[in-house]
Amino acid sequence: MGELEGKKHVQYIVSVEKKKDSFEALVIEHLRLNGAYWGLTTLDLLNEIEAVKPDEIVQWIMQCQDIGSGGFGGNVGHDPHLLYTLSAVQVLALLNRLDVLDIDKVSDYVAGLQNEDGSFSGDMWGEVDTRFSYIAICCLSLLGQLSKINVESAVNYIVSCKNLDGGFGSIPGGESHAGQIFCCVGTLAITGSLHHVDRDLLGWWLCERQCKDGGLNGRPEKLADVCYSWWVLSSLVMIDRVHWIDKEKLTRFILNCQDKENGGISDRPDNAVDVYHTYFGVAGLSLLEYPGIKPIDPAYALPVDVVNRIFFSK
Ligand code: GRG
Ligand code: ZN
Repeated sequence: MGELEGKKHVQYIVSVEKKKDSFEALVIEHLRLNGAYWGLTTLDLLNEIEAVKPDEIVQWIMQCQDIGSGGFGGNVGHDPHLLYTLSAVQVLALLNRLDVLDIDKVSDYVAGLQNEDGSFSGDMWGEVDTRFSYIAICCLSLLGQLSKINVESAVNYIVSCKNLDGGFGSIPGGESHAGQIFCCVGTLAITGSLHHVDRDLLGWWLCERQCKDGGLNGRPEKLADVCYSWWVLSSLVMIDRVHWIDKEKLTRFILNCQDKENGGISDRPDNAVDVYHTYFGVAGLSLLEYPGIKPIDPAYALPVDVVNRIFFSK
């Protein structure tokens, strides 16, 4: 099956970071701060965070902050959104530079997006989705500011998105999807509310996501895709059912999606690589305890040593 081409993946990520005029850089321009999170977390999982200059990144991140609201946009001058605000906090956590943040200002922005029913909007335009519940709660937890929101109603909203198959959707009544399941289980894990999950029922739904080729899909009847090695596997780890899938077959599927020449990982074998799937491949292998990769925390989506530094070093 071949081995993990860690060095090549590091080179690939560093080159995408530098080539700002490449096609891929152009496509991801509007979500650069999110791309920075994918790229830098991958480097750190591969023990190569030193491949980048932290000061330049921190300076750029702080330019992405909207002074009025306190939230972060995807790039300098872009509108603020919860997703980029979490990415900013995650990258600063990775670089051990959370000290540059005005914690109150950022957490007030996040807390201000909670609605009456406990749900969260992604930005001032009001779209509601369980993704935003996860993002807000992950972000506030990393900042030590969960007391700024109504955690109980946030949890109740997540529970109202639970389906009869044990999974979760984006809104009440929404179809179960592995991405939303990660968000809902992650929110419940961070808030100490996993008792709301039927672990056996959800574990069964999640392990059925493994396809004949060893990869995982996001919903019944869909093709396997490397990103579900993160969304599905992290959920299985959080509910302690990861032994219900064939870990060796999944490892082989991910390794088969590598570009062995130029680095990077794609969504499925022989497709073009991108930073997003490189992150999910490496993060998935981390959950599979592949040698040489740092362990990743399944709820915070950050290396375990980074999470421990935040919660245990004060
Ligand atoms: C910090 C890891 C981290 C995440 C932040 C943005 C976010 C929170 C979560 C997104 C969760 C989510 C909904 C992921 C699914 C993304 C995806 C591949 C959607 C495509 O879905 P389909 O069903 O595609 O259209 P396929 O072809 O896979 O069925
Ligand atoms: Zn994908």
